[in-house]
Amino acid sequence: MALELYLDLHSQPCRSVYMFAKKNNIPFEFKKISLLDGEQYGEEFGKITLIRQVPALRDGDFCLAESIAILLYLAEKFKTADFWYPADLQQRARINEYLSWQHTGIRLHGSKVFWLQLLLPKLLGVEVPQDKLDAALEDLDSSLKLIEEKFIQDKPFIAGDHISLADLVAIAEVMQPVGSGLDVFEGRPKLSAWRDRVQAAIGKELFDEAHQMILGGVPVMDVSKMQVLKSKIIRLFL
Ligand SMILES: N[C@@H](CCC(=O)N[C@@H](CS)C(=O)NCC(=O)O)C(=O)O
Repeated sequence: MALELYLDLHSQPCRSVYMFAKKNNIPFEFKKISLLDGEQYGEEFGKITLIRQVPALRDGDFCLAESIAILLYLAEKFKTADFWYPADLQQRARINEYLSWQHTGIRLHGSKVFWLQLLLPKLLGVEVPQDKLDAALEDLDSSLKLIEEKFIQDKPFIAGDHISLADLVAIAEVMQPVGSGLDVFEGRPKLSAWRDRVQAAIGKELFDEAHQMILGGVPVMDVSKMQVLKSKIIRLFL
């Protein structure tokens, strides 16, 4: 049985897993879980992960949730090139530092702007108070500043001269608000140059393919299927 990846490319952690698997020619079956259609709440997906979030992996009888755990599993199982997750103690620690920070450091900020600026008002007709949006943009701005000043600094990539898992995870996150029409690269030459290097290292075709779903504007869909997710998002972000 082929290794299965349960993904929705609207999701940042799914895109990093997807780009990593594709870039490394890791054979897998793409199992689409449409979050906006509520497929994460279905019976079948509950057997893969009780967390009911994507990405998730199934390799035979072994199921795994959490993007970072999945990326590390794939890197180790398929013995991908060292630069993705170097054996060198300090380079690896630098990557671990970013992977640990991003969960709370940027994860929700990019998502929040995406929901407050695009999906809630334009797809679901929910009025978003300006102060909530302003606060979300401010939080995102602080996170992007840290990515530039603390994580990239004057290096080509987060861990040094080569792309690594940290850059893959970071770029998927940084691109999320771009999907809501916010040009996060404007006025940030360092971030912009880093994005160009990451895109070149991944390959423009794969980069564009991974991001096309979030760059396509307001998705066309049956919003009646979004009630559970909508309540969850409103509780979380408003
Ligand atoms: N810490 C998890 C986060 C996963 C996550 O937040 N997934 C979101 C999409 S980006 C999801 O599946 N949300 C569906 C829901 O909560 O109903 C990881 O890195 O994999």
